[in-house]
Amino acid sequence: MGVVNVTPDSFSDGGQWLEPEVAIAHARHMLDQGADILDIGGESTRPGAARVPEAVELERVMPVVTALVGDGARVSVDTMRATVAEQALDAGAWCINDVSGGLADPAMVDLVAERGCEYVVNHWRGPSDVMNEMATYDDVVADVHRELMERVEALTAAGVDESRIILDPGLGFAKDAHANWQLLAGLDTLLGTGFRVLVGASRKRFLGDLLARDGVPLLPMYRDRATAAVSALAAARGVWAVRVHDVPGSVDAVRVATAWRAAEAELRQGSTTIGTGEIA
Ligand code: PMM
Repeated sequence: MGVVNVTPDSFSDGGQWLEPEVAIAHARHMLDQGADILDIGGESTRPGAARVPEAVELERVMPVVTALVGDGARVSVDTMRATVAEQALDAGAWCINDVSGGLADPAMVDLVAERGCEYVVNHWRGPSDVMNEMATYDDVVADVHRELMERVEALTAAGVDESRIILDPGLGFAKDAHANWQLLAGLDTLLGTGFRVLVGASRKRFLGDLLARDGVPLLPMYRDRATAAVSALAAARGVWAVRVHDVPGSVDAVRVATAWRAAEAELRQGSTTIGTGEIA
């Protein structure tokens, strides 16, 4: 899943793709690079960010959604607003990626039920300007799992088909670096639910902290190799998708992980052919 942030202030690429024509060209380039899904967002969710008015979000997102749907691309829209989601679905969007998992806008759950679209339920505890104060957990893996399943219950009670739901541990959303690493190491808990799982580690602060020099976090633009490493490890565990800013590194990483998993499955079946004499 390639990220298209049509925002002036996203932490990793803010302002680069604010003009619709530039965002569209960037998204098309990501398709050429092997992205299967494009995730279009018009509101930054970086820590501390304030909400943007609905009209501004629509103005940013809709021209890009319309052009990419016209190309036949599989379009996801990163929004917490049911009104934006509705217009995007009317324009042919395939998925709504709601970082609040339906908590920010009570109308979202009914819309998703009514429209039967794919829906990403991201783990979220509160808006970006206050989320860092909400980063306390007893056991982050168990707590995130439980809170996500509460959202799943609310969605299915409203009539959302379980097969449409995608779970996301919400790395960086009310989570510090330690919590993010715990959630990655504990991905099997979410995978064990049987729902598809999406992971969004791309260029996030915890990778900058890991690769810091002299106490200075590595800048977001230099975090793509670490992102690709997370993509490989997450794909090897069996996640459904990774949400990334730099597509080629993660496409290759996912291919490696897929080949690795296929070989593992073959070994488990005991059907490997040994000694063909050829070095692949
Ligand atoms: N992270 C960001 C935005 N949207 N959506 C999902 N499902 N998961 C994420 O981890 C996620 C997201 C923040 O990153 P960005 O500002 O670079 O897009």
